[in-house]
Amino acid sequence: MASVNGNILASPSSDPNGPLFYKGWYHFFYQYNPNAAVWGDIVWGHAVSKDLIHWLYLPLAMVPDQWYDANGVWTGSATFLDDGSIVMLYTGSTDKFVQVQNLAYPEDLSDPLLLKWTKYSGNPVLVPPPGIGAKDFRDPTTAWKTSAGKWRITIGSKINRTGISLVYDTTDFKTYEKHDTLLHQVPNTGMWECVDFYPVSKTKVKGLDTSVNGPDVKHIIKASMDDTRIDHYAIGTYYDSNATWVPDNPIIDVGISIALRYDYGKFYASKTFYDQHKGRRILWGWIGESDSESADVQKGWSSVQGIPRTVVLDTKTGKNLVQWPVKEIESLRLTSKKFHMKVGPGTVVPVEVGPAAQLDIEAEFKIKKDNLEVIFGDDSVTDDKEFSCETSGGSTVRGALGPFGFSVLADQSLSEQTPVYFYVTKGKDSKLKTFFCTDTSRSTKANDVVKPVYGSFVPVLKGEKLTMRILLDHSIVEAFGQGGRTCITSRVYPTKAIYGATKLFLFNNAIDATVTASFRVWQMNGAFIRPYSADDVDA
Ligand code: DQQ
Repeated sequence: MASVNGNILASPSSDPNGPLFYKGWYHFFYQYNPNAAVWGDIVWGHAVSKDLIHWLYLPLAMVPDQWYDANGVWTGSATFLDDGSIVMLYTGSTDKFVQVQNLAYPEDLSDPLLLKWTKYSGNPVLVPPPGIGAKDFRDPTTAWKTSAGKWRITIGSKINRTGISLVYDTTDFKTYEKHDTLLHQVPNTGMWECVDFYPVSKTKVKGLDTSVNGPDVKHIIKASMDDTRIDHYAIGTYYDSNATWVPDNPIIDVGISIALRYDYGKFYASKTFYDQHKGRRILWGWIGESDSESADVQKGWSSVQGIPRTVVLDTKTGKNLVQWPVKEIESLRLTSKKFHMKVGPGTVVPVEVGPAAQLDIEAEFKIKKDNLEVIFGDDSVTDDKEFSCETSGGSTVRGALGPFGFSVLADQSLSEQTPVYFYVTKGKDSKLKTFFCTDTSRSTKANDVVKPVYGSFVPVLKGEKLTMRILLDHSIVEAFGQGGRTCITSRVYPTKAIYGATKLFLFNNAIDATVTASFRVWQMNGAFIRPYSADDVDA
């Protein structure tokens, strides 16, 4: 176990499960194998935090000790009932490897740590319905209220190659009525894991509790695509009366390859919850490793959890979500320095911040071409199929107006570096389009590591400057473009650019444009992440 900026390291952890806030503590449960650094023997790990940043491990919450979860206590979600009590629904892989849904609840609601969990004696509460494969029925969502006052949940599955989301209503979480219709389905997307379904406000920058509905509300469906390991989301309208959801734009429906993603890097099996304490919706994603399974076995752990992010609909575009690291991460900020630098075409300059392995960077950029300021417009809110970060060749390939940005986790000679950058193109229609990318191809001298170029289109509206934020923590690069409209998380493993030898550079690889960057860089403290002790009672 290591202690780094706000990231929980376990051995190995994967999907976030049942996050919730209760009696002063944030609770985080997670898929966890206590016996090896590879997937298997899955139990629910449990940790608590007062601030989402510093974490205390508690004893395992649930382990496979019943026939209906003998092969794993898999992913699930929490629901607060009207009286303030909590129910947890989770998938069990039975002694015969059938995926069923089970009910559990805290043994003692007066315990703020929710240490003990009771599995309902009538489990399983749901088995795969006719027509659904025994191994294609998993990951129940948090329940929301119907207009008739019942609770409703959705569960991911597939029929042939069509990814689907089944719907059930219940009043007591013990017996359920299945809807004949589906919440949603998309052909050729395969199994939908870890479906998430929640409302977002069309007008206000605030989170909504899961049962909120009305004219000012849109609904998000997120599904984790088992085939591609991508978390895709789509924005649409939910119809309470027939328990269905219709996407705003079917071209970018959930799971379609050009559909929106929470994150264009490593980010999977994510889950949101409504934080009633601060009135926000928080998104959590599992960030896996980019090296091999044998490397994980050797180091004895794998995977981290990302810094929790607030998530809202982008009220300016209405076409994408906006994600931002929770405000509490700022409590790890130490000293900072402000910079204002002009970089001409083809320039790389060191940024003197001292050791650069744990940083928070907030930057804005202006580009000038032929002495004319480049103006972005609303019409840039379309994708440009002519450019793609993934296939562009990375940050060394020069264009008229980009790439430019930061080379992070770099050594002095730049033999190792991970550039995080903007690339502005003129589309077929000669309108400007902006892309936000992270190039991990030169991030390490190590072999046995997958080193892609990640990224995507990022909407930039008229009058906006280009902005990015980067959170760095040794092997973790969490990048947020344009206030969090496009996000990229990567895992990189420098061999020379480590600890005190880690440097930060600003670069402009454009052929034709001068870039002015105004930015602030904070040194970041590590968070404490350790087992809970009795002294923490009054923490
Ligand atoms: N992980 C869990 C499943 C889920 C998958 C098993 C997604 O419930 O579908 O560990 O990573």
